[in-house]
Amino acid sequence: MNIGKKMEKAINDQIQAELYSGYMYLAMAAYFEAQNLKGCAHWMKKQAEEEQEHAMKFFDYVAERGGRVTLQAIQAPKTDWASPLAVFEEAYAHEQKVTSLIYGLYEVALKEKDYTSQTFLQWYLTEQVEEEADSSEIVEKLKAVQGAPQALLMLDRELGQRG
Ligand code: OFO
Repeated sequence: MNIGKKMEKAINDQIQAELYSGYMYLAMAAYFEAQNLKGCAHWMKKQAEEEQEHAMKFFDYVAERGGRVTLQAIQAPKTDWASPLAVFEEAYAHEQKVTSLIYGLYEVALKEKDYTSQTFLQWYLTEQVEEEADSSEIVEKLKAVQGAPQALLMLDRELGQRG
């Protein structure tokens, strides 16, 4: 069965949100490059790639269900932060917001009795648990290394290992 108009619109909005997430993480990567924290920059670039994948998974789903993908403008992300901690705090807050957007999509799927989309969205519900946990863990680690530049450099090296 083809995707309904309401579900199609909601997913198109989410494609925009995912692409914005990628753009935001890329801006965070640029900030870290400028701070010479290459490991943090690497982590952010990987995250930006993941967001692109999230967007493309929605993109392909709409197309497969006979819908029409309509791309929207992506707003410019912020370019500067007060500290590495402030960056990851914002990333964590952002992921919490994205989780609520996914809940919103699920609500639409429930209201529309779109069972296929409900199943499809399960993957994103699980993924958001990981997205929130990853950034929140780094927030905690950054809090622990505050005022200890050596420890920050070690954490930076650790984040540079992200595959
Ligand atoms: Fe797409 O999960 Fe982050 O934003």
